[in-house]
Amino acid sequence: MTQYDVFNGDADGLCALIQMRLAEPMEDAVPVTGVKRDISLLKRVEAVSGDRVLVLDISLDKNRAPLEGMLRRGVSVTYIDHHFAGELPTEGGLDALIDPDPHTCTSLLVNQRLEGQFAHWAVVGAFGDNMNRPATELAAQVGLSEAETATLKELGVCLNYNGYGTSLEDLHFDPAFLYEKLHHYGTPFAFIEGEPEIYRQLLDGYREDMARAGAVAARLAEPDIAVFELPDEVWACRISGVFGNRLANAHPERAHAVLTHNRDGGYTVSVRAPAVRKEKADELCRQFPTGGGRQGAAGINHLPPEALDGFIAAFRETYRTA
Ligand SMILES: [Mn+2]
Repeated sequence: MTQYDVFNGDADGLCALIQMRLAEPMEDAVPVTGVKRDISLLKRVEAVSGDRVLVLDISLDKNRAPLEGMLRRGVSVTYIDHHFAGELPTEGGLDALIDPDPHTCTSLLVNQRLEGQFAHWAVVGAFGDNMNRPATELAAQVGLSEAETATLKELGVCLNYNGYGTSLEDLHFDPAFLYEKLHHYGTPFAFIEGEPEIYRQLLDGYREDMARAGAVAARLAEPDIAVFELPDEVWACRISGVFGNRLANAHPERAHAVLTHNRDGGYTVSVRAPAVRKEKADELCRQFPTGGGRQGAAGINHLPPEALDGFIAAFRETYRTA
């Protein structure tokens, strides 16, 4: 029997898996992950009858064909996620915990399932997905001080930041390497204590890239929407999603799109719904062939330059308030 652990390479995916493997250690499990935007992960798993697959924080709808193949072959699949799933397959062998509520995330769903055993890691994952309210509430519930909560928030943001990039080479750390380093630690505080160099590199990289992004002026700024275009640099790919979260937090009434240049001559787009109305980002992005995501945060992997005006028009229409 082989156990495969398939997880999104962002903070939420990482912290969800850390919790699951602290609860049920399996040193032989095969990790399968990638950059945050690489969500077609299940097709890389060649599981056979009797194998077990754990899937965390990637859309079921985007992995439907390989999932159905596995279930037909007699693979047992545990699927925990908060992205758009569509209809769940009805074949046996699927244990699914899926909740697309815009105020939850995979780390929080895992925390529920494990009855709060590793809640500190869930707090990190939730902050990483910019679920600031539920993360702060959970932190208070488990007795963390304000300073401790701030430390976990910063770690979550930095781990999430590390997941962005067009390819693994753009990242400071391969998410599989981070998982290897992190998952032995029962709490994120123990990780910070035990791996000061990794922690420092994540924080420094995040701060440098954010400072560069903060110096970029909006390409378009209206009361309901703003569009930022970052330069064609590796750092811009890394910071794009976290920069979008920061804009959303700073201007909660406004929707934001962050454009970065991709290697196919087009744009990669990160969309953040207004923080006060986390809706429609996924619907907007799914109008474009490589778009997907959640109600509050979504993206388009490749927007051809000639489609940019159409995107901006659809973006404006989606979030028009007057
Ligand atoms: Mn997530």
